[in-house]
Amino acid sequence: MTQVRTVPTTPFEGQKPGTSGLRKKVRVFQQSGYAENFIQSVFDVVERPEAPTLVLGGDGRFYNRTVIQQAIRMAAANGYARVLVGQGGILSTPAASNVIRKYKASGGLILSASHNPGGPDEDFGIKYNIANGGPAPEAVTEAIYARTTAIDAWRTIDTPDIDLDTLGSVLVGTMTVEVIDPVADYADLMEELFDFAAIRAVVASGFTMRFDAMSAVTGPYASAILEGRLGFAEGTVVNGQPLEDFGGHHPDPNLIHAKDLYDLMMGPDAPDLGAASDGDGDRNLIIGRGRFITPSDSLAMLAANIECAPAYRGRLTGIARSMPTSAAADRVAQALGVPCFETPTGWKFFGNLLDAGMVTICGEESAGTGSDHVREKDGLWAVLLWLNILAVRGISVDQLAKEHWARFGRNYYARHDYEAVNKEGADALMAGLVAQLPTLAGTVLGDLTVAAADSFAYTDPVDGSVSANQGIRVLFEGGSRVVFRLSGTGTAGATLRVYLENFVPPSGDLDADTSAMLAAQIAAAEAVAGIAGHTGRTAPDVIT
Ligand code: G16
Repeated sequence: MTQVRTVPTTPFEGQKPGTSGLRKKVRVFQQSGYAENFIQSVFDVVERPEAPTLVLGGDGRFYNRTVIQQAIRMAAANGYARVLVGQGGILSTPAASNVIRKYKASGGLILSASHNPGGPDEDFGIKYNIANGGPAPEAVTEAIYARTTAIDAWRTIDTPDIDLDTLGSVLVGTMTVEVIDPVADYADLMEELFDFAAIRAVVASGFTMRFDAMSAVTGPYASAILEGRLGFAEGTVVNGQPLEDFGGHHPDPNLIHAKDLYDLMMGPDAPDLGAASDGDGDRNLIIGRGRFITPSDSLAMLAANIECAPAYRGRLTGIARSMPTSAAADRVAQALGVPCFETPTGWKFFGNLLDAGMVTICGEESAGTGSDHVREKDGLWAVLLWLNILAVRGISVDQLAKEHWARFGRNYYARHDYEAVNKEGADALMAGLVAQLPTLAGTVLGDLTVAAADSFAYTDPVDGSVSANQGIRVLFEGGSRVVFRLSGTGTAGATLRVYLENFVPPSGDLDADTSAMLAAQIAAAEAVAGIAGHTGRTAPDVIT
């Protein structure tokens, strides 16, 4: 039996998981014992059966392999019987969720900082997912955090790095490590869910697309599925090789960081569909020829057409969206006679609803869409569902959007991000809003009158847990609104997110310029929050 070595340590400050795990600069993670303290804290508090299995993988960013090797040694010293690790240390976040579920693991460590840049001076992250395949709920992340503040030792065994690039099993101490194909199980699942025959048929008759993998984790998945199984031409997937620094780019599929794709889709040579995914493969961007689809609209449009996909036919039980996501999905739910749940930001809040069978499809404004097939949002899944719907219905993205708005009306929507602003200024802005809450109703802000304002709190309908302070909502007469939140995923300063929404009924102007349709809400946001004064910024860094 290989000797377990106990390494004395002292707590690091600030190991509190954010919206999605612990995310910090690589240099922070490189401090001796930093990653080890956090991983040991996870192992100390999470529920594990006898002889548990741990899933390990990440988005391939810089430092991924180092932490994977260390996590393997620590798992062996902490009583795990088996580790399943993606070849090359790679597993997209949704693929990891699937592997946890399929092989009945007790949980998994996913190494990613998602859409944030990678490299020695950029970002890294560690997230723990529980046995249902989903991100650890708040009670677990709080327990992990509490443990990080008291930890005094971590355990490891002394053994060399394993070969992460060769498929197969090796023993580390008495623990089995299986290096698995990161793509195969996931691709099989997608083929079970969707009408691949219908998609293959439209591809054969000339339907074209471009998928931008942004030099991040989805490249191998997209190539295998789109080009390999569905017959799209070679070259359909661009930037398909995962790189440790994502080629120096932000692997964030939005209109700023995927601008090349956007320009292509708005130009004369646009294929039928443009799509992209992020660093760890859970976000998606959908653009039709000449038509960008907001993530909020995408959720609503996918839900309205979900009957086109074989695995979902006749079994839509409900829809869930995060609070800042537009209410477009609510209108679909109402028309279909199913409930719509409004949760705080963070995929972890969907887990209970999905486990209880109360919802089938969920989505967030932050480019996330997913369903009960795994417990994470899933970028490629969303793209495949769009393809499935377009193939079965034989219409374009633009036609589908227009048809949808003509039936349900249109929720004009945008998110303004003020990135890496001074933390004190951002906190003061939020505190200023909280202080105004009791007296805001009835206030006139330019053309708009405040109908109600609150700080969003959520009571989980399954376990009754309460999550307070989840963003400030300012609702205007007529149904439009502005929401303010501080990001929980940034690694420098604070990021202020301002979410703007204006509903136009089917009888209104359904094809107007979004910024014009939101001008009154943008002005009201500045008036009520004093964004320029608090942040020193007169314009957002990113508009999505
Ligand atoms: C994470 C969560 C998402 C959430 C997003 C919001 O996404 O998984 O559920 O919507 O953060 O981030 P923020 O707090 O910055 O607004 P990801 O893709 O970063 O894992």
